[in-house]
Amino acid sequence: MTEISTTILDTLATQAIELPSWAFGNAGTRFKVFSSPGTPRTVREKLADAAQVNRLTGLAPTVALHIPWDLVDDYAELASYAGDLGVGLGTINSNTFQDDEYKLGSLTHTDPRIRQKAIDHHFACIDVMDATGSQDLKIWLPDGTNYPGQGDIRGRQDRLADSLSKIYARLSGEQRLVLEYKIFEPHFYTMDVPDWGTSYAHVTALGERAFVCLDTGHHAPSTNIEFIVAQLLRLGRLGSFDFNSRFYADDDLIVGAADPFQLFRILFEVVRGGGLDDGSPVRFMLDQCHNIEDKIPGQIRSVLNVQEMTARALLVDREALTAAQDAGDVLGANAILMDAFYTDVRPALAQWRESRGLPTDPLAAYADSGYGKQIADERVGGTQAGWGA
Ligand code: LRH
Ligand code: MN
Ligand code: MN
Repeated sequence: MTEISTTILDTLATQAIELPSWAFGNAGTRFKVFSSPGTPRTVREKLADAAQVNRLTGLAPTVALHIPWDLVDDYAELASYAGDLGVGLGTINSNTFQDDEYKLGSLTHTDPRIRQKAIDHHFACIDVMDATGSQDLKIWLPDGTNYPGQGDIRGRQDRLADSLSKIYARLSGEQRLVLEYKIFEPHFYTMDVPDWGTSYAHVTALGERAFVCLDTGHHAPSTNIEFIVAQLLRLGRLGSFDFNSRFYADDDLIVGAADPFQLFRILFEVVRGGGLDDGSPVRFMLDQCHNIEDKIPGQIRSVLNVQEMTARALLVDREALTAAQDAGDVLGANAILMDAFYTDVRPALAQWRESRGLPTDPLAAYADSGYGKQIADERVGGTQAGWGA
């Protein structure tokens, strides 16, 4: 079995992967949403499910909320309920994609009343953060256009900058604004934040507590994502990841399922760029949907995949790699990277879990726990939460 050094194990112990509350609700495509027994009916039930993932893996201490999907009357009380379950509330995600008034834009809309409504929604999200103690406000904007000429590309950027500055000014203390980009969808001609460069331009204009969020499913096919990671870390503006994997577009499949090697390359750049160091601004989150597989095991598989690829990235002999690079040893350098990628770290990580009082096989432990049957029996009646519910 490959030995993993204590330094690597200690670094792994600091890695936290935030779970999205919406991963526990029913999801699907525009063709069909399949419902599964035991699906949460309330925000509290989503938190209870997320807490199972953390209990069995020790990797997922916080849960991201999406507003208004996760609307409750008292967020301080929700935070204390989460605390009782052994998890915390993390990133607050705003949502301007499900309101008729935002059809032609939210923070970019030409009508000042609609723009203000979208800004006010973000103020309400900041109120939630104040109550929960969350650090990050994550903005993914659905704004864009479908047809050339439909909107003034430049004017939309100006209005966006203005709206964002009003939201940013409302943040206090350690709170951060994290701006996510996406190449297309729901709009197909232009998106107002289509790429990392646009997000970077806006966050640098805002100030030091504004960062870019990189969702791994939001790029054109064959984009070199690890290059973007390296660049944003170099610029000090990589704030967070939305991890998932994709075969075609924004598929939101289990991270590491489609292309484990890409995940390894991304995480190697994270390690190389200090993204796992103390005080790093980088936060790790999942942004996934489990349309056909069971949701709790789906999330367990996901956090384990991130940890496995992080361990392999940490195994890269960086001194030898630099020496090979400096010597112009192309194949030697490549072999050093590939050696780490091909190392099976699973037995060592199972031992690591055992040493921390965690199950060696979290998926088997979940299957044995009876939790899935318990929630299927208990959660009858009411409306099952889903993507958008
Ligand atoms: C947009 C997105 C964004 C949303 C989430 C539900 O595609 O990635 O992060 O908040 O999906
Ligand atoms: Mn996302
Ligand atoms: Mn997405």
